[in-house]
Amino acid sequence: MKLSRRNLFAAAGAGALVPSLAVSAQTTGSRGYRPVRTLNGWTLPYKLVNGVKEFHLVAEEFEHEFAPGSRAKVWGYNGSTPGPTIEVVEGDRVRLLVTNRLKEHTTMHWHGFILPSGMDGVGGLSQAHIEPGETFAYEFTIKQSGTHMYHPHADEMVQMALGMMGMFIMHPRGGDPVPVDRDYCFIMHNWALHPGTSRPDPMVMQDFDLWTFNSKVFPAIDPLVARSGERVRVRVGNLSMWNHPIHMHGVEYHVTGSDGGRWPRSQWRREVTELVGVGQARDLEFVAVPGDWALHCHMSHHTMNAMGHAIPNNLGVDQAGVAEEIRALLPGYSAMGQNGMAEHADHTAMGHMKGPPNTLPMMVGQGPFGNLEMGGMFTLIKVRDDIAPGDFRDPGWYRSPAGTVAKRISTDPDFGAPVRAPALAPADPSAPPTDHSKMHHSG
Ligand SMILES: [Cu+2]
Repeated sequence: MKLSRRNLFAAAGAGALVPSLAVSAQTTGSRGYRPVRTLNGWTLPYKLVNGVKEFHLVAEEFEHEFAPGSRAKVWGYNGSTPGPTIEVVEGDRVRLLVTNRLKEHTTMHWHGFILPSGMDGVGGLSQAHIEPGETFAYEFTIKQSGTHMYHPHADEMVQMALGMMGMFIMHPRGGDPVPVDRDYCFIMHNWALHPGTSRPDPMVMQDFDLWTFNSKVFPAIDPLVARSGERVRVRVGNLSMWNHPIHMHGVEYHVTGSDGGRWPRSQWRREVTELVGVGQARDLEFVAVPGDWALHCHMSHHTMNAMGHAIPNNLGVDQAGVAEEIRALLPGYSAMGQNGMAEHADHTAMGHMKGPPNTLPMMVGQGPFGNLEMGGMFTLIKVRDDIAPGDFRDPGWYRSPAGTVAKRISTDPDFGAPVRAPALAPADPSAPPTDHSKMHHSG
């Protein structure tokens, strides 16, 4: 039973599902809505049972890959984290079966749903816990539309830290008043997968190692592909432990909705960065402009992969000589950070740096002009004139029209006559010396 289900998932799941949905996802068809495209993910099929849409989620542990080179034992649903996206239409009657294959109890909370109190999924408050091996049924009518999420409301700190969450999209009955051509969704999370380890640490509150869109880090996050002129919606949910300012290059997008539903047009806002707070969802919509455009969290540490944070600041420190001596004791040691961290990406790209096992380099990714020096919550919007409707395949790198790429015009640091702010006067030698013992630094 277990094997056959896993085999089925392997055949029809995350990886294999993508090409087969590549074209069918474009049409609204008999569903009456355009299905969302879950980055690196999938949508859970349902069974229609006497007019009720029945979905079956299974909470379980499995192995997950954040990007090639980093795997962990995580918890999720139906073999994936985030769990499969659930899509329904306003007015649908739904039955959501939740089977618990964990070794501790769980529940399911339908985040932001208008439903009877007893279906709200708070363990101990609205219902008895779902014990290991048990299956509970939640049943209610969908009374709203918008971008929503699901997650456990039992031992939340651990169960969410290990990846248990998913998106729940409610399409408006009768279609969108302003329909979109492509509808992407992802959920943001953070993981304390310490370098060299393979189980996320649920005790961490702030100092996370991996920052993910749909439990993937750059460069393993799918690009958002579109044809020039198409209307694109990106639905972003956040069940991590940080707020994420989601920044998009190339367009001023409209924020058109949230887990409070799609907003009246008079409330749409133009932004280039929208803060998606913990427990919130936001819908970002734009008309696609040709190019390769970055979409990322603007917290710069959130576009990095695993790194140690308790390291000294080497900026401006001359490490020549010292590195030689350390290398005699620690073969392969390389002194970094004297002139900035960009060289880290060079070392990584050249394969010099051997980090701990099962640990991604801090910054990775190569583009047509060099290292991207990114990781974590970063992906690309790839817009081309010649992409067929419903084609989601990566079109490769953008070829800019002649004369539209920034170019080198000098290699002389004294080039030109740039206006500068005046330099500071020398520090006053009679001022009392800095008391280093009061500095907040463990040195
Ligand atoms: Cu962030």
